Amino acid sequence: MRLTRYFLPVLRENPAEAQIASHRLMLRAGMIRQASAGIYSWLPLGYRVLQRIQQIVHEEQQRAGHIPLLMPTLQPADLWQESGRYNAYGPEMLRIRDRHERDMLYGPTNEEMITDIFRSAVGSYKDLPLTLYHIQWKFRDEVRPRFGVMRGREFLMKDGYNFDLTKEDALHAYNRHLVSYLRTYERMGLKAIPMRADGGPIGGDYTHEFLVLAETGESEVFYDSEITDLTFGDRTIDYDDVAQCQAVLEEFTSRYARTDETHDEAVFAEVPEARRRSARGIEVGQIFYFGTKYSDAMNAVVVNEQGERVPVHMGSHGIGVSRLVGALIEANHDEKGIIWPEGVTPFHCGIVNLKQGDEAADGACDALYAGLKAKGLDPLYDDRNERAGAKFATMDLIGLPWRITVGPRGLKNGVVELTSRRTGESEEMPPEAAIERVAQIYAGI
Ligand code: 5CA
Repeated sequence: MRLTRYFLPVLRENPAEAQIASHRLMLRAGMIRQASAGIYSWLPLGYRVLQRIQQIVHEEQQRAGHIPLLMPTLQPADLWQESGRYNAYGPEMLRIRDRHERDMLYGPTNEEMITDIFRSAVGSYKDLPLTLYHIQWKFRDEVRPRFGVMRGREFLMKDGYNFDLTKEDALHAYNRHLVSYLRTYERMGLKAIPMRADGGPIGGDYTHEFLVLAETGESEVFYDSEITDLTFGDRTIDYDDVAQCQAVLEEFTSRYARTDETHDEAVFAEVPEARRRSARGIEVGQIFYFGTKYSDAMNAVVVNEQGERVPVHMGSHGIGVSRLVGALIEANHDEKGIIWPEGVTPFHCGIVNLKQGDEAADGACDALYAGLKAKGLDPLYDDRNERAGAKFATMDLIGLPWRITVGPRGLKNGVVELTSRRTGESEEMPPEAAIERVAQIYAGI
């Protein structure tokens, strides 16, 4: 993409309404624009990141054997009356009446709708196990929407639902989700720690939240510091292997790690004092096992091997897709701007032309651009007629992990400069070598 043909409305000043870095930087980098409280338009740069995140989520869900579908944002109230949550959900639910006076709502989550889809089509244990998921906009009329996309009213969520014959099978689905979430967040360059939490309006008492530690996080958490050393890494996993998935769950959840809702001072005191930590975190996902709560209420039954009709065991599993954009920035920024991890960056590499209009510089930039494209990469070429300082400031603000700087002086020696946004380190090399290097960096991602 050439910057002169793109839409990147960056702000020079810090927006007064933004209290935390991610909100400020998303507004300044032209990623989002507020439509009304807690509701945002995703401008092209922000939308690219949102798409990268969705892509990773889709890949990891499908790797775990989960099946994508798409349910609507608007739901009929009757389903929620059946489960008993229509009244229980309270003022967070946006209720709408259509022209035929039918009660509708903008879905805050989809347990009822997916259970309805399931019961209309599945009647036998032979069709289990089944896990369906979608990535769809949700609406929760939060009392205090704040921090930009972190606590929005309209927000994008991946929500998945497992249907299993027995509790044991459903717990395997739970473990499978835990493993797939560990992989998902790590691919994005994030450390998200599973912590015992509370079921809230979704229900069930077996649930873990995934938290990214950050001072600006809204959740208070307590944990054994050893847990921050754990990484899933590039180990292979067979998602059908019950023992393997269970072992990962045990490895990642055996140390103390809880949100304030489930925190227990007496148990925490058993952790050696030097390893006891309390901190703040951003909740980027949550997994639940709630048994037959919805299948009982909504009569979602299957016939088992013995010919008996039994309610299915269920769980639901969410990832805060739009919140992740904010969380990623909270975890990856400096005073100049964002620093995208390679896994989610909106463009792979920036190209800065120090002397627009100079024949050699323009030609070298065009060649770099074409060379990177030929490697399957997406560069952002700053081809504006601007001072070098302004171009660097924009690149630093929008946070592309790699920048190639091209100027007449370097070109006389046959070199361009490759700079890492994270370390600030630069290295001179011929343009072809820079293309090769950037391609190599992304080859493993
Ligand atoms: N049905 C279940 C799991 S699919 C569910 O709704 N879980 S949840 O309530 O925990 O939401 C899942 C994730 O959505 C949360 O972990 C959080 O990352 C994100 N989320 C929740 N509320 C908001 C909000 N107001 N703004 C942005 N993201 C949110």
